[in-house]
Amino acid sequence: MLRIILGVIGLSSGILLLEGLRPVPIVVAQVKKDAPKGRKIAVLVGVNQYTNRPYENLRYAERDMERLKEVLEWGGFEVVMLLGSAKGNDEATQKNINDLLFDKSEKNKRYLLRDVTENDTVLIALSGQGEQIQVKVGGKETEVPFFCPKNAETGNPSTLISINSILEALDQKKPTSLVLVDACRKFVKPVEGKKSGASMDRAKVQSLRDGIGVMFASSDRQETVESTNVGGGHGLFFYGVLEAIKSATPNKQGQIVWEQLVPQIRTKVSEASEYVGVAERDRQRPQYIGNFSKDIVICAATKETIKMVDFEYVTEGKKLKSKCEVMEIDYGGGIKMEFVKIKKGKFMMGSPKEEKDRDENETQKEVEIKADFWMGRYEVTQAQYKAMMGENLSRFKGDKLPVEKVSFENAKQFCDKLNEKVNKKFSLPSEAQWEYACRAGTKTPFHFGTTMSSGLANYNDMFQSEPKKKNKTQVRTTDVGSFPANPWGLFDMHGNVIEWCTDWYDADKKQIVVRGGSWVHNPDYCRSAKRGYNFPLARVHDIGFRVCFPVD
Ligand SMILES: [Ca+2]
Repeated sequence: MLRIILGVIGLSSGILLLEGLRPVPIVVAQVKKDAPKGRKIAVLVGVNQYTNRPYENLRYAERDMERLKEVLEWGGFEVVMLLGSAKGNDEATQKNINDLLFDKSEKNKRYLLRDVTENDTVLIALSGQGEQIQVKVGGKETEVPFFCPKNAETGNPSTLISINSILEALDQKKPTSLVLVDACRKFVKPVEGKKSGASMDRAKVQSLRDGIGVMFASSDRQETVESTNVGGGHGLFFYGVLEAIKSATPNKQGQIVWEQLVPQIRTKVSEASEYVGVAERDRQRPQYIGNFSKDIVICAATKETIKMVDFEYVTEGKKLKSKCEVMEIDYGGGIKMEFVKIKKGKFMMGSPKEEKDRDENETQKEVEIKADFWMGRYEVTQAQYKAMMGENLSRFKGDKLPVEKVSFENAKQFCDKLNEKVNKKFSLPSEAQWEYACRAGTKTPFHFGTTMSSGLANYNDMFQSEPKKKNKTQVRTTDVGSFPANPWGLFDMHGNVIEWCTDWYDADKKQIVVRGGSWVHNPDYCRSAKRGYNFPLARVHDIGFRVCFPVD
């Protein structure tokens, strides 16, 4: 699917925007005293279906903008989106775009730049058809790129949106500004007598002031492409933008910033271009002109919220209520993880000699957990694992089911990926941390008390003498958090999947400790003190994990 196929380019076109160098006249922005500080505004325009020929209809220009909107809203932008398929004020017509960006008249209430100041950030993204037309700017003929709104007429600048005019409008208002354009740059002869419509000439664009940038989907004389085969259907450029954001390494403040994305976008677009079969010499090479001494924060890599959460737990058959401190980390795309704050302290690790079914390796000793830490409230789910690792090899499939058939190595890789994305030190819990968190101050075989019974956890109760009722959940994993929490608010510490810890089980360093028993195991194996083990590369349908990280 070609967005454009470049026709014969006029001799005068040259390399767009690279001619001449002249300083930009400094325009002092009028700053209103009561103007809101630090707003982030985005205007997104996408057009699939054009009213007039010869514009070819597109399939994914509007989808480009819909996906970008999600990311920018997550990043705190106020987003105004105009689409070819929308109605009324939201339709991507030339008038609606003019109203938002250019028409300063008092009666135009939709003018977005009116109160914008240098403290604000404005991002404008355009996806659709485009043309390059030779027009007169300041008495001089110059070729400038135009975006085609839904009702554009080819070769008629007065029906189009000049990219240079957008840059000029932003230049006057002085917000930190970024313009992203995926539109054709085909040379079109102007219709007779229609040579006005642009403002800033290319020399000025080339020497943009600090804090303003423009990125085109391709370099001059290149085609831009859209394809069903990238990200479920996108223009390659905005696919590249979205992918670069998704895979970006955040800065120290946990933010994803623009300038860092630029090389990544180039790489992603080039890769996508290759992937959809564009010949090497025709591969899209986004052109970028920009100068930012201050970063544009596109979005945060993650959002953290800490709250007190009420929960119920069960001790010796009695239901009790408590609260715990929970940190929710939101990774975007609907993926969240929750962690419970575990306070440092001392506890007796292992089981007393009189504990029923105990093993010799559970020698009791006092252990001190020296620092507070955040412990996964739940086992890592398949949705979380898949979002991070791109695959899900679990035997039982379900977003809220714990991931299983993951090796110790897989679990560590998950932590590594998480650490790239979030500025924390994620790891698997140590065996001591795990047991400390599981016991949650209890000394009984289970945090539930002396016995475990159906309804308290997902384990195999076929071996239980009393009651001999069949536990309907025994033959597979269950959604995490389906059973009562422990006294500190952690779920599924007994049963569901058995969990990888960081410690070697044996002196020979052949096997890794796993804890808590699973849907496969009888209650004995689910006890707080029970020490299981397996080979680091073993992928078993009842071994999963949860992660933890230190409190700052
Ligand atoms: Ca478990």
